Amino acid sequence: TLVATTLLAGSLSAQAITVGFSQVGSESGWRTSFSESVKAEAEKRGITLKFSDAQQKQENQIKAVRSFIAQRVDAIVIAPVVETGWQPVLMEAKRARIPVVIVDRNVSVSDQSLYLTRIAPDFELEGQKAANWLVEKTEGQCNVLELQGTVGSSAAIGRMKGFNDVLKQNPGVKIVRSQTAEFTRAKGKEVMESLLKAEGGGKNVCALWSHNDEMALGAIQAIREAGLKPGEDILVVSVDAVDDALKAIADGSINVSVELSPHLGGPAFDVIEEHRKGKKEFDKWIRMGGAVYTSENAAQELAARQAK
Ligand code: GYE
Repeated sequence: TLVATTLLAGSLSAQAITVGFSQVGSESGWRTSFSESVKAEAEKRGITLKFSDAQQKQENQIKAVRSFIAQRVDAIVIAPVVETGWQPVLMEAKRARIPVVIVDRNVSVSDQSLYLTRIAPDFELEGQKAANWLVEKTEGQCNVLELQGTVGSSAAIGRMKGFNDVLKQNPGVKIVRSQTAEFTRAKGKEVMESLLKAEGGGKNVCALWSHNDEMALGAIQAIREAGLKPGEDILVVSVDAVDDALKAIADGSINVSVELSPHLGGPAFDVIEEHRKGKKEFDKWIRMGGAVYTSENAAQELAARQAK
């Protein structure tokens, strides 16, 4: 019996793994849902999660990853703030033989063996979907204000590129002003106010293209305070499709949001568990899809989510 108990205890503790997760911050509703879903998923699987919030600063992430390495965690998950600057710390993780999974935004490194895989949506495609909706809605004639996400983040880089690629084919839709509002609601409002002022109050602005819902939700307040109706006088096009945005779509103040699932924790832990069982090669990009929500389907989706 003693041997059996020891074996059992041994195999149980071999399964109970510790994962360090370096999260971007808590800048948006989408991010909060994502963090909650990672924590819930870890708990469900009996994974000990070391969660670190970087408050939108890469230097904090690098510190967190170094501390995960020092604590000899079994695996590290990183949702990177920006794309560049990751090579050294990822090399440290590799030297310590700790597998790394990238989720959400990308890292730009020359050595692809520094991480197992990346689990993320296609940001360029999101930008294209947003632009296609706008082109169709405005029949290819529209002056657009753009609120960019965090400078240097692949979410902002990809969404901007995808959107602009569609505009190249539709020169009547033009971005007249563009500025970052760092993916937050407060900045979204503040920057939108200044963009509207710079555009003479916004009478000739046809649409806002916001890289996420959080900034869009701030910006619609600025639009209202400027005496205009968001969703009508200024169309609002966004990404994430968080619950608050679906509500705003249902009440007409946002027109469209491209969905991005916040449930990236489950797939990340799947990869880590498969890797522990011996799987060596993973696709370098596990791609997550998403729907497009407008007044046609937003209320229905919200009800479906609330029923869960
Ligand atoms: O759209 C935004 C968040 O990186 C895809 O970051 C993510 C973006 C998401 O703050 O709401």
